[in-house]
Amino acid sequence: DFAKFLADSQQRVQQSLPTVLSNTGSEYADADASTKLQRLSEASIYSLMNGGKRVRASLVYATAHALGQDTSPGLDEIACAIEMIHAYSLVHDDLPAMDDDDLRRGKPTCHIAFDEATAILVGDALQARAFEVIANLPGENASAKLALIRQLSAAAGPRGMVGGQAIDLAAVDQQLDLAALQTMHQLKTGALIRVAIAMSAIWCGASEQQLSQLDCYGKAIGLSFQVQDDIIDIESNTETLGKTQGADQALNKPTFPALLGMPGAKRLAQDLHTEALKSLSDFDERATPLRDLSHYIIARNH
Ligand code: GRG
Repeated sequence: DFAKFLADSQQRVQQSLPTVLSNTGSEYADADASTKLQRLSEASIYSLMNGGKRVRASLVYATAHALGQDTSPGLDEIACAIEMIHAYSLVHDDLPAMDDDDLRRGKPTCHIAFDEATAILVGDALQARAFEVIANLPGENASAKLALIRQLSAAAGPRGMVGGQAIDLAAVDQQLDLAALQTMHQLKTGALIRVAIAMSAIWCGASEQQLSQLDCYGKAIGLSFQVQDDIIDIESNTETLGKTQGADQALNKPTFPALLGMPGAKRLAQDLHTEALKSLSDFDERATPLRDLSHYIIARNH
């Protein structure tokens, strides 16, 4: 059942993304401008449609399901906006000035397939467009839209993902202790995962108590995602490791297995999963996809 939920969620966001993106160009009636924008548009589609797991979009749908609101108008747009922010972060993270990666999801990264300037613009465009999509959500509920914009901007910006990336850059060649490592990842990776759940919950009219419980769940899986990512990096064949991991090892960047040992890192992932399930104890069986997603996150091998 979970495999079907995941496949359905992936298909749902996959179908919505081109529609949401294609609106971008529609206002350019001028054929010459359209031609000039084609490279940006192609590179954006290339970066957005190349086979991500769509975990964040699935969390949007699973949260709505837990609240009995699967078909709430606007959910697809919310899922798209979060995947657009995620894609932007990966495109910029892969740039030579950041991690300098040639491959992403097994394919040439955006700046390799296109060029560096285009990759910078793709990230900028996807980020701006994500906020436009949220501002244009259907309905007259302006305060909910404002709340979503507030949540997403905080999670993506210096108090969230970008802040985590800045801490990560500054931490090169430094030893981070466990608390500092957790803070960095809670911002860099956790914030966007957490906000996917919060935005869906706000949009679906969750109560204060439900919001708080779902946020505890989001905080736990946001961190377990990264703990598992570190475990996968270490366990995967060194031949398949990208430049980033090689660089991380050369720079002796801290990871959860490095600080806790592999058994300790696996225990932490399991403890976070237990915490995530505990946060959902007041929810009925409609929260099954959320529970299964938490398990999927710590059991995945890619
Ligand atoms: C450059 C502004 C800026 C931010 C970068 C999130 C981030 C901050 C960089 C990504 C670096 C990275 C590989 C982090 C590890 C965790 C992570 C976010 C992995 C990729 O997410 P998945 O596994 O990717 O959900 P897919 O490909 O499935 O979408």
